[in-house]
Amino acid sequence: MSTIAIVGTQWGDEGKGKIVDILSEKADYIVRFQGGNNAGHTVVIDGTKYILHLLPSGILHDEKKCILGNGMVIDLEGLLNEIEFIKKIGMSVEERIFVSERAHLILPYHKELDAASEKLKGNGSIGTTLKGIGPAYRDKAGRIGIRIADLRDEETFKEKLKWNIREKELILKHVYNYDVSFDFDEVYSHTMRVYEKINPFVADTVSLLNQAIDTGKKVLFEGAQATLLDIDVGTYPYVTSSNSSALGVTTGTGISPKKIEKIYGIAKAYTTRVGGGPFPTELKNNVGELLRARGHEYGSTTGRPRRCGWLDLFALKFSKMVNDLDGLIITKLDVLDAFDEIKVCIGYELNGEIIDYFPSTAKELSEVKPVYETLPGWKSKTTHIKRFEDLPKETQNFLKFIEDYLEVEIPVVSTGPQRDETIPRH
Ligand code: 2SA
Ligand code: MG
Repeated sequence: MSTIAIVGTQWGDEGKGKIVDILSEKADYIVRFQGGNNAGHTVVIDGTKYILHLLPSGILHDEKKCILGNGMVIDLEGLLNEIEFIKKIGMSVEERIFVSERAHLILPYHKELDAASEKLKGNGSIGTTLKGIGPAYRDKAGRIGIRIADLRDEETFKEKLKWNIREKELILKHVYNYDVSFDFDEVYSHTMRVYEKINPFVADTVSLLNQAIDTGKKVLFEGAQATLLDIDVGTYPYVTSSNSSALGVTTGTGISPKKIEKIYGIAKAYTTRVGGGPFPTELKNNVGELLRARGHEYGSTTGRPRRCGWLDLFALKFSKMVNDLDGLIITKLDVLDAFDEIKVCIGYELNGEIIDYFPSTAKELSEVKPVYETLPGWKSKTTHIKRFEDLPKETQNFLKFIEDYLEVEIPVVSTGPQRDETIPRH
C-alpha cells in the first residue's frame, strides 16, 4: 500500500497524532494538507509528551520526510519555533521538511481580524483558536492572499503587503470599529527575517509528492481537525475554514483523487468538541465531567476545556460515508473503563420523528434529540492489554456494536497515549 490518508471523524482531538506517529514507521513521507497551527497533535514517546501544531507527526521519526502542503495556511514564526524545537531535541531537519511554496501565509492582521470577528459575533461566536485561520483562508478564496512564493520577490511581496494592510485597516476600522494600524516596515522586515530561515525548506511540493508517489514511495496524509469541522461537509458555520475530511487531501497537496489508495478514520470511544456549535450527545453533567477528567480533555493549542459526551454513531455514519472509510481506529477506549454503563447514540429524533439524514444546518442539528442504546460497561483496566481477545467481553461487544452499526472494520484500538498502548485487531 503506498498512499494512506488518516482523518478525524468527529470534531477533532481523536488522537490522530499518536496513530500517525505509529503508522509513520512504514511511510517515507508524512503530509499535512490543510489547516495551520490551530491543530494540536499530541505524541507521547517514552513518557515525554510532544505537541505539534504545524509539522506532521511523522517528524519524530528521524529518517522520515515531512511535507506541509499547499492547502495549509502557515504562520512562519510558529513554523520556525517548531523547527527549532525539533533541532533542540536532537533530531535532524535538513532534507526532511518541505514547505509548499504555494501555501498561504498567516500575517498579524489575520489574527486581529479573527479576534474582531469573534467579538462581534458575541454569543454566536464560533470559538476559534484565534490563530487567524479563517481570515487567512478568506484572503485565499478572495484571491488577495500572500503565498510563500511571493516572498521570493521583494517587490511583489511589498506591493501585496501594502495593499493588504490598507484593506485590513479599513475593514477593522469601519466594520469592527477597531482602531488598529500595522506598521508596514515592521511587518515586512520581521516576515523577511523569519522567511530567510524558512527558505531552505521551501519547495515545489506538488511535483515532489507526485514524483514520490509515481516512484513507489509510501505516503501518509495526516488530517488536522476533523470531518465534522470540514468547511463543506461539517457542521457549518461551526467549522474550520479548510477541508478537514479526506476530501481535502487532493486539493491540499496537488495530487489526483486516483492516487489515494486507503482512507482510515479515527474516532474516540466517546465524543468531544471544543468551541461553539451543536453537539447532540453533549453531557453537561457529572458524566461529562468524568469523561473530561479521565480523558484530560483540554485543548492542546489553547488549553480550553473540551465539551464531552457519549459516542455519536449517527454522526459517525455520516463521516464514514463522506470519507468512504476503509477502517475506523478507536482511541481512548480506556477512558470508558470506569463506567457502569455506556451509551451510544444510534439515531436522531427531530420534532418527535426519527430522521434518516444527518442535518445540514446548525439550527436543525441543535434541535435533534439523540436516541441511545445502552451497553454494559466493563469496569476494569484496559490500558495494558495487548491482544484484542484479552479485552473484557463487554469491551469486545462495544467494539463489535460499532462495527456492525457502521459496517466498517476496526483494525486497531488505542488504550493510552504511549506508542505501545495500541491493540491490533488481527
Ligand atoms: P479555527 O481556529 O478557525 O480553525 O476554529 C474553528 C473551529 O474549529 C475548531 N478547531 C479545533 N477543534 C479541535 N481541536 C483543534 N485543535 C486544538 C486541539 C484546539 C485547541 O488540538 O486541542 O487547543 O483549542 C481545533 N482547531 C480548530 C475550533 O474549536 C472552532 O470550533
Ligand atoms: Mg488536537
